[in-house]
Amino acid sequence: MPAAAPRPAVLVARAVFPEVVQRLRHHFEVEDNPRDRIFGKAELTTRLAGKAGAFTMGSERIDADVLAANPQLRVVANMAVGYNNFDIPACTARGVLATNTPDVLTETTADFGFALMMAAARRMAESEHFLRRGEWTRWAFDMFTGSDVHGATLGILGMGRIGQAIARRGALGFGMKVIYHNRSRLAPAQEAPIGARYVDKATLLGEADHLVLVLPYSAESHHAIGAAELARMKPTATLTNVARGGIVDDAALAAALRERRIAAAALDVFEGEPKVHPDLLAVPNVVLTPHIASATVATRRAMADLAADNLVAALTGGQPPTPINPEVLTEGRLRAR
Ligand code: 8YV
Repeated sequence: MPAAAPRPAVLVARAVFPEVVQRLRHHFEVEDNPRDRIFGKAELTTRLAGKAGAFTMGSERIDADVLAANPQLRVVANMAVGYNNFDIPACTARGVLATNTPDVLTETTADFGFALMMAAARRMAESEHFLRRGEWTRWAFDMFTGSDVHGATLGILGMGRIGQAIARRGALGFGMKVIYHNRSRLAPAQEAPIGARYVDKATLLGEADHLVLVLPYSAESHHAIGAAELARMKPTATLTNVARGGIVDDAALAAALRERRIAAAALDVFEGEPKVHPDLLAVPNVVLTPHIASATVATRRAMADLAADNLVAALTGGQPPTPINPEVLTEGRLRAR
């Protein structure tokens, strides 16, 4: 009897649900990382040696060097919708399929973005810290007065799936007027149900009472919100970022908050996270959370399952459900090896 073909080897680069790792073990030789050490570039490169696939999170940078050192690699499956940790042109040039986890986290992330925006508008974190410090000795009419969310103008920068889900919450649940700016305008059939109005970026900055950032990070969106943009916002406005660190110039934002040039901010993502700019830690009018917008048990499991679906399909001749660079599949390069 001919010997069975060796099973492909894959690296699960971060700790994830044991059931998902177990499922991958049915198909592959799996090297996992249950202690959840974060591999630097050199270690990631070495651990990928001999691997046909990688299950990654936002912490693993798959760039041209990592790919060049691992020509056997065929698929990188990110457990995230964002994929700025992947050099997609380099993946495509090498015939490496890259996949992400869209859709399954849309509503969960929108819930959290909306909650953060409300927390900033109604000064929830700031007032809670005040109470915990034991400073609440009497009630006063103007204690922690914020700004209304209902009926206010919601500005969305980046009107993709998550942006639209936040806009729906604002328009349908809170009677907000929705304005947005995006690389491309939505179809009228998408704008109409939420009364969304497409505006240029300057108008968005100037008119929004609550501005929410939901755009992907790239060289073009780096510091899309810096000192100049903050200066265009209303002094009563709030800014919420559930997209990526680096879209906001954190030092400029901290200065604007400190000088009350905008009222408040809410951030789930940071430049250089998990480090947080010390100036942000020092200002009271900002809500800070550790990149948890998609963190419900059900959604994280759905993300892990989808990343695993992609990995299994790509390496067993199936159709990966959510490819980022599907041209790799259609050009047959993935299959050819
Ligand atoms: C991920 C995220 O949990 O999906 C994204 O893009 O930012 C989060 O939902 C995080 O990136 C870990 O991969």
